[in-house]
Order: sequence, then structure tokens, then C-alpha cells
Amino acid sequence: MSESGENSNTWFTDAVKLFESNNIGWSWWPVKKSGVNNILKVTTNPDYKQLIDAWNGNGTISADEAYNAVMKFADNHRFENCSIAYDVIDALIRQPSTAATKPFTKHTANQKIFASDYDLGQNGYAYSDKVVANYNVSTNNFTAWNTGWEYRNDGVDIQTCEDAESNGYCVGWTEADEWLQYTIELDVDAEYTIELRTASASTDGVVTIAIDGIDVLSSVSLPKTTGWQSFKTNTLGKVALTAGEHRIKIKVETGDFNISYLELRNDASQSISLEKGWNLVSFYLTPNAAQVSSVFPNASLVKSADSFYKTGQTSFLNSLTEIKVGEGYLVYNTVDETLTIQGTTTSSAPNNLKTGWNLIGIPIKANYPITSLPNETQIVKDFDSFYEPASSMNIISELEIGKAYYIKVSDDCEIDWLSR
Ligand SMILES: [Ca+2]
Ligand SMILES: [Ca+2]
Repeated sequence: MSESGENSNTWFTDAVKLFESNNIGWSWWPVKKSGVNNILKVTTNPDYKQLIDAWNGNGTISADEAYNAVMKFADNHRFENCSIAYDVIDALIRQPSTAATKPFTKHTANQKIFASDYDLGQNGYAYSDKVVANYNVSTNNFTAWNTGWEYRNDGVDIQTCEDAESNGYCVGWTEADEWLQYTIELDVDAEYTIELRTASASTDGVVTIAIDGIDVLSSVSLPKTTGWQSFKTNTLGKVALTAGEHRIKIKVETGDFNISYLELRNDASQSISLEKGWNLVSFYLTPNAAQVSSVFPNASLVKSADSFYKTGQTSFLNSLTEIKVGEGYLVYNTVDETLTIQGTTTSSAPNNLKTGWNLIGIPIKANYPITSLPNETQIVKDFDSFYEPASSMNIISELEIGKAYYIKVSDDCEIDWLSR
């Protein structure tokens, strides 16, 4: 079977399944085109559109301009200038033999999950949409499966998006009982705030959020906004989730809104007490506002193991710009105060220690028993106490949350913070 290929992914999967179950080989003819339904998508340059318009009697174009437009369009057909439609390839090659879904792209917490980046898979498994293919040969009625005709070739209706924070696309033409699924990988057990960024010029939308097949936030209202491209972030609610892979579904109950993105945030806060003078501190979260001056508004000097920040100094001389989770900081504060830092937690990577002295922070929300430190440990110090493995006079028994320490090791080694 050849000379086919101008339809949706749903139609492609059904057709391939039919051919192969009847032992019929197949070949799709358009490999490279400017539509959404080809393996390689070609960008149409504006002057080529102008040339087509001129041929159709709309406007004029000079011979040189026409030549350049055609050459540019030819250049756009080079493999390296095309974008690869992974959804089309998946529909042709993988989906005919399985209803299993897989991530379209990697999603995790504390970053935007663009609505158009829903999972790869069949209608009814990765997403559900009312119109998913064109059957005009049977019905005499052409139906656009992707009403916005952008980005992907499924039934999901995607259009270009004017939301400044988007990937350039939003899901639109949402209807009751349609849904979208996203596979997410979480680093830590936490309570996550679920946010959904939507726009609607007509009505208030309603959605239910399901995770791993269970409704966790039911019938949440999405107030209409001032226009179809005027997006607003809706905080839907909080859900406790474990680290690992989860499938999150946006189920539309009342439609007619556009979705730019979804986000799961595990905002937490950490209190740090600073004395006037020198302090050794660290954070188990990544501050939302991580600039040194935002984290330490009353510090005159902040040093990490290999960089420093001095208040009032010309900015390019400050090698330390952002405060990071798990780093140790030596801070000179001008007042006594307790800071409350808002941020997000992530899984803790091991600390790599180099032979000799190291300045380390505590990347976990727990005290760490000093006897769990690597065998290479020779001495641990803060300002007024110390620990030596062989000593009987040790003052430090645990590395405490929020503090930082100097540690001397006999060889390169690492602290595995999760092996407490
Ligand atoms: Ca559709
Ligand atoms: Ca739809």
C-alpha cells in the first residue's frame, strides 16, 4: 500500500494495524512537508508564502525575490533544517502494537509542563479528544482532527500561543470529557501545589485532576480571563506525592478554555538563624530567589568553598552570585536575625570531597550522624567545636540542618547523604 499519509496519528495507527494484520506492506509518501502530519516538518519561509500569494494573484514579487524564496524553501528541506515529528513516528511504528503510553518529553516538579507536551500514545490512553481523524471519504465531510493545526498530529487541538512563558503552543478547543495525560518523575516525597495556566474569553472552565487513576482535586473552577490569549495561573490545590513516576491527568468537565501549562511545585521554607558577625550556614532547598543579596539581605560578606560576594562591590568582581542547595557558606552578617527562605527541595546528590580541607553544607532536611561520614574523615570543625574519629573529647555528634562545616579528609571521597 503506498501513496497515503494525509491524516491524523489515530488514522495512521489504525491503518498500519489493518495493513499489517492482513500481511500488507505500506509506505507513506510525504516524508518532508510543511504540515503537522509528516515525519519531517519543513518550515515555510515568509517570502515563499508571498510567492504563492503572487501566483494566486495577490500582490507581486520580483524575479530575484522569487528565486531567493524558492532557494530558501529548498534549503529548509535539508534534513538538518527539518524538525522531527516524534509523535508521527510513534503512531506509525510503536502504537499499532501497543496501547501503552510514554512521555513525549521529560517532566518533573518545579518546572513548566507545557500542555502541548502530553504523553505519546493512542486516543483514550495518552489523551482523549472528541474529533481525532478525518473520514471524509466515507462521510463526505472533512474534519480537522487538530483544529489549531499546530505542533502535533493527534486529535488534541493545538494552536500557537501568545503566553510569554509558553513553549509557543497551547491546547485549545477543550470540551467536556476530553483529557490529557502527562508522565512526571518526582525527586522527593513532598506536598505539591498544582497550578494550571489557562485563558478563556467565554466561560469559567472546570477541571478534575487525577493522579495514577485517582481523582485528587475534583471539579476545580478556572475563572474566565480577559481573552483567549490572556493567561492566568490557577492554583488548583495541594497533593502529597511520593518520589518516582506518576501519571497526572487533566480531565475537562466544562471546556472552552486554552491551557498553556501545568506545574507541580513543592515550595517549602527553611529558617536560618544568623548572629551578628561570622556564621557557617547551608540550605536543604533551592531558594526561589537565589541571588546572594536576596537570601542574605544584611550580610556584608558571603564566601563559599571557591567564590565570594561582597556587598556594595562592583558586581563583576563577585564570583558568588547564587545560593545553592547543600553548599556551605561563611557569612558575615551585620545584625542578629532569623531568615525564612522559600524554595523547592530536590533529591540530594552526594558531596564529593577532595583530599584536604573542604567547606560543606547539609543538603537534607535532617541531622546527619557524624559517624556516618566516610572513613577518610580526619577532622570536622565549626567555629567552636570539632570532631576527630579517634578522639574521646568530641563535641560534634551530628551535622545539623542549616549549618556548614569544615571537613578534612585523607583522600578524595564522597558523603552519601541518603545512607544515614
Ligand atoms: Ca480534535
Ligand atoms: Ca478538543
